[in-house]
Amino acid sequence: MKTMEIRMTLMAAATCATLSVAGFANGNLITNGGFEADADGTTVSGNFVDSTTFTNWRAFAVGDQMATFTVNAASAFSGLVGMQIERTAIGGGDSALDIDPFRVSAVGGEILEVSFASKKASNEDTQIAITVAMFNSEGGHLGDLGTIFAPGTDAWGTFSDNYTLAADTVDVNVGFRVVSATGAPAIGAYQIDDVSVTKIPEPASLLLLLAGGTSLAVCRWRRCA
Ligand SMILES: [Ca+2]
Repeated sequence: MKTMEIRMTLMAAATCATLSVAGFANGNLITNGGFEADADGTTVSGNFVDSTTFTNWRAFAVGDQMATFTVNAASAFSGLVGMQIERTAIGGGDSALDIDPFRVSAVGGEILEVSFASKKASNEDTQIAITVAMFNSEGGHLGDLGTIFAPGTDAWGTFSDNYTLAADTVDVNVGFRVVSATGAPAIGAYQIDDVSVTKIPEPASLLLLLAGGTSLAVCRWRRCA
């Protein structure tokens, strides 16, 4: 086999491995992250738990809390619509937009990246929090990971963070909450769109993929495939 031919085969294998890694990292694990499955004007409001109004999303406000969730054109970062989440009363309860009961399957030790676009939609001194709640095979709550972000009112921003899942995790819930700078429940509103949850390949997985690509190249070179 000519040297040039071997080089081309190796390059093709490397490209394959790179594409595999990119595909693995880019697959969104949640459905309807851009809210496009729901019509402009779809809304739910008050004190409730609701997982049927929005496709693959749950909205709730329980205890003393009140909230309004609306899919509309004004909240679109991309596509036709986005989601406005607004907490209108706080108390001892809780309120969020999350993906329970449409949790993402995962494995302890995996790294999830959560990303979204957001714009602040009220004048209150608030921020918006992501919560990644981890559960084991018996449904037990293993704990929460999270980040507080501060989108502005003037322009959309895109935000993301990575979360390393606790041992024994089998699935996770991902939620958004309007909070104070310290993470406490707060009254205020945000628009969100393009929510994405992806798995970040660990270094070991990357090495395995690259090793797989190299073996393939060697195999082709030796005509053993
Ligand atoms: Ca959208």
